[in-house]
Amino acid sequence: MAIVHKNKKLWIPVVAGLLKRGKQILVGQRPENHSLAGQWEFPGGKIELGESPEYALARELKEELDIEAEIGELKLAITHSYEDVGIVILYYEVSYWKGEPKNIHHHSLEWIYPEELRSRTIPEANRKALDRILNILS
Ligand code: DGT
Repeated sequence: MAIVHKNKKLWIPVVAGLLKRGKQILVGQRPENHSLAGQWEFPGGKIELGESPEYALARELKEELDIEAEIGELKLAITHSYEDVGIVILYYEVSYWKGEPKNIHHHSLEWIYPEELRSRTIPEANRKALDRILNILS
C-alpha cells in the first residue's frame, strides 16, 4: 500500500510519448471525464509504483493506442506545479511500434505537424515547454 505523508507536497511522475511518422506527430484530445478535458496531449500517463519510466510508457501506449512500442531516447524532462501537486513529465521519442494506433482512450486522435500545437489548447505544462518540444521534433 502506498504511504501518503500528511502536509507533504507530492509529485506525480508522468511519461509522454513523442510518436513520429515522417514529419507528423500523434496527439490525442483528453477525454471528457478526465482532468484537462478537451486539451491536446501526447499519449502517456502516470508512472505506477514499481514501474520504470520506459515500462510505464509502453504500458500506456498499449492501453491507449493498442500498439507495442519501442521506447526510444529520453528527450526532455520538465516540472510543473498545479495548486497542490507537482508533475514531472518525461518525454520519450517513439519512432518504432507494432500495430496501427487506434483510438481507445482519447476523445479523438490526430497526426499533425508539430507547429500546429501552437494554435491548439494544450496542457499548461506542455505550453511552457513548447519551444523546446518543437525543437526536439524539428
Ligand atoms: P486524471 O484525469 O487526473 O485521473 O488523470 P489521468 O489518469 O487521465 O491522467 P494521465 O494518466 O494522462 O496523467 C497525466 C497527467 O499529466 C495529467 O495530470 C495530465 C498531465 N499532462 C500534462 N501534459 C501531458 C501530456 O502531454 N500527456 C499526458 N499523458 N499527460 C499530460
